[in-house]
Amino acid sequence: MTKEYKRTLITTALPYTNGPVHIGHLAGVYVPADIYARYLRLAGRPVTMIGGSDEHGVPITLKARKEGVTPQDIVDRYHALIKESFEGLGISFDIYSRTTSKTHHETASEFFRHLYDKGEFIEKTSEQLYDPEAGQFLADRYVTGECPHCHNQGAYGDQCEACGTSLNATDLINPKSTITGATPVLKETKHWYLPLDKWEPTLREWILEGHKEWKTNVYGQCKSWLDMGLQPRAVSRDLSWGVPVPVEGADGKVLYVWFDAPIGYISNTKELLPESWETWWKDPETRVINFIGKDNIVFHCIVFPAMLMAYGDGFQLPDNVPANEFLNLEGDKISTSRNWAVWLHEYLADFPGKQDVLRYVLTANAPETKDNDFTWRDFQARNNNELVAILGNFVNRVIVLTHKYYEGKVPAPGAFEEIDNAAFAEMEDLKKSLTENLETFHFREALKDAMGFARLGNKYLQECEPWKTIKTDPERVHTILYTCAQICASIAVAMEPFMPFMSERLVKMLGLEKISWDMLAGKDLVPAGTTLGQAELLFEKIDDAAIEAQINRLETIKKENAIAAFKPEDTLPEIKLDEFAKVDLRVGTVVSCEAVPKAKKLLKFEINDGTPKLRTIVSGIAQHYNPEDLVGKQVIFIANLAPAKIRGVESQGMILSALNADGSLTVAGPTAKATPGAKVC
Ligand code: B3M
Ligand code: ZN
Repeated sequence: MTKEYKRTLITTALPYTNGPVHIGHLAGVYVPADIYARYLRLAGRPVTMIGGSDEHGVPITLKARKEGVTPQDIVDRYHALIKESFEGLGISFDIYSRTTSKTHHETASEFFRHLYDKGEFIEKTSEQLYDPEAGQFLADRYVTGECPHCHNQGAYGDQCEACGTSLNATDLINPKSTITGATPVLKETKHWYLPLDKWEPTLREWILEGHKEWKTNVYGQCKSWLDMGLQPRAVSRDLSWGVPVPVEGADGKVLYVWFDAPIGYISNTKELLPESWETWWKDPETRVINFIGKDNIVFHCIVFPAMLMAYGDGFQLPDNVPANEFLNLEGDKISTSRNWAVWLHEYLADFPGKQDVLRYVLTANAPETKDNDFTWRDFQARNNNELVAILGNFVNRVIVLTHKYYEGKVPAPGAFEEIDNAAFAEMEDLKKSLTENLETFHFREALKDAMGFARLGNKYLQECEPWKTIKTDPERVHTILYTCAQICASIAVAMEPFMPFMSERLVKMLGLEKISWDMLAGKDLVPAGTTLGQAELLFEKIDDAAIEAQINRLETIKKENAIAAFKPEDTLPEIKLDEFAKVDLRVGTVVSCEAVPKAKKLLKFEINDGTPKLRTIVSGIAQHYNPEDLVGKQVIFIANLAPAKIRGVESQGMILSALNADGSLTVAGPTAKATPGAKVC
């Protein structure tokens, strides 16, 4: 940051209310934005953090159509759920409103009307995609097809999520309606276009010359779009759900969702601060920061700034747009439609009181420069090995020792020795690095610095060994535990942006009244004589059972998805009956079944095949059945297959099984009791 601003307006991408929020949203946008907002507040710098739901657009109407309810039902349901779960995680929005609000409809309408009156739009009738079966125009997510740039097959009518390019529906190769699957026809319709090409030179100068400090992913994407050349972009749609286009002759038309949604940042500021909102948007002393995910870059860096420039009247452009990459889950892309996600509201229910653990893990593993992976094992390890073993352990030892030696009263220090001074000096260095990393949106590194205070504390305690010194030099222990109390206080301050719930408890335990960023690394934050609260564990171990429950849930979802996506294999070439007749299929009853030693996949069967002698068959289904569950069951087997030695056992046939969509096997058998040895024909 080159300039000192008077205030910061933080905006966070407005999530579509077509589903709950998941860890990908949190890691990409809301946790980093919240860290930054909390840091600024602690530093005493004026900040307003704006959030809200994006309630228009095709994602909402598609969901409503799928469920047979109204779009209003959908947005009411998810807005409430999202708002509540953000609160549960401690995301400290100053306002969390919605784009169906009256203020927003008025603000977005006025914004369009102002541009219209200024002659900033091109009004144009052109041929657009139309679904003759559904009787409606197809825009945005109502149509998918091949991206003309990267050839991804699932690009939407307004954007390809694979390469991030913004598209017009008519650019798609082989478009298909997502409502009926029909191939669209072309039909004339009138729309209003924002001539982005007009703003291209200004945007070029503003971003490419003026904001070289933006993250490389953001700057790079902007540069490549600008280099491709900008085109006029339609900002209205032939839809019924949205903000009506406020001009004559626009019946049945609404504002494009990406036109109205970013105006939502303005509307929500207005709703929060009806008297002073303009200061937060139009005073050059305000610094605007947009926290978004990488798929939203073009809209925030090109389209919305062009809208603001066209509006004029002093609207400030964002000074930075710290977009993150994507978070994957257990190696697979997070997907709302495939239910492949950790949903925030479910996490809060499954792990009550552990909001900070999620915040910590998502920050430690944030996809700041590349896509990253969330795994439940990593979540458990970070909790148990870092939060419990390092941070929680240090604080606990300090409080317990202070109670043991001094009835909980922080002792007055004697002279500071070299090791004590070194600890305070190291805290100063950590503070410097932490502050610098927060200022530049490097939150992963910042969290490492914040954890550095706890690591330092443990090291200091380990080296000073007050439990030994108390016997030889009890005076010295006063200084040691005094210093430890100060380190604890610095942890409470340094960690507040990242783990506010823990910080609040620690602040209480230490008897601190109010914390601020200046206090960090201080030498007298907890004055001698302060009575510390009782030690309570700041973090608890997370056991294997809790983690396995989550992993099992995901495995079930993976199977369900495989079944939903299953396409049976093509049938083999036709055969004649006499060819089939060569295969001798029989019914047999399982008399015994056991695992083959040292072979993970194999079970050894003894089958009653109707003859006096039992038949041995080895089958590779051990991973799908408990052997004892098969005893007494009837199976179908090939009786005339040439015998084969498998792991030293002679197998006299083959048991038939169905290979299912999820990779599991189901043994084939008669549907009612059959005679052992009966021919299957
Ligand atoms: N609702 C896209 C999304 O949820 C969109 C963001 C709007 S920000 C103004 O990814
Ligand atoms: Zn593409």
